[in-house]
Amino acid sequence: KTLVLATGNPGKVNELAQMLNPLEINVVPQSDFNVPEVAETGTTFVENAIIKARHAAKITGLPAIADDSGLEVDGLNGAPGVYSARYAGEGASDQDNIDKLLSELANNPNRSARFWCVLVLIRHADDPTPLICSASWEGQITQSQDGQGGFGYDPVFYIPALNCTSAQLTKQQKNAVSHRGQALQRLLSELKLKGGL
Ligand code: ITT
Repeated sequence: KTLVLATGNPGKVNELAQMLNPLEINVVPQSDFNVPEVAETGTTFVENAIIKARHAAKITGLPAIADDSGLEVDGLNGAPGVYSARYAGEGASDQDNIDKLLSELANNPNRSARFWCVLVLIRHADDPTPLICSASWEGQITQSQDGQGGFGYDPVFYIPALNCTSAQLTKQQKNAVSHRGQALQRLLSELKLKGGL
């Protein structure tokens, strides 16, 4: 069985592939099929994840998992949210986005935040019942960056219970507790109930 990872984000591929590795599924990134990027025109994580999964399934003819995720910051009324990847503008780097986040928050004491991850598994392009699972991960936005691991906003996402940022966790540690790790566990148990791919 082959499953396409419908994402162009190497950080997501890295984490998802590691968690799917023990399963008897051949996991392939969409870059192996030259799947072009699709416009994320939705206003919710769920809509965008469905768009990306369906697009990859249509082009490859294979089942696909898409991940739409982002950071919700309470002191910014939920921003950057679904716009997390392009917070500092179209084509912004992770560093640009972090810089913008820290400058928008400035000395705002309300720094509670959470990552959201919605995973969609679609078995074929017109699958009427894609599996949809989501999870969140609570933390606090730091005043400055710490850690070299992970990707995206990880260097400024502090987890009080672990007393470090998510960029200071190993991939295994992050996957065990993150929004993506939890959403994938939910998706895999749902998939099992439904009889697999
Ligand atoms: P694809 O759409 O191709 O999957 P993308 O990076 O554009 O890649 P999203 O639209 O879902 O993905 O944007 C998610 C952004 O949220 C991502 O670029 C990160 O900045 C941030 N993000 C999501 N999960 C994260 C994590 O585990 N750690 C740090 N930042 C994360």
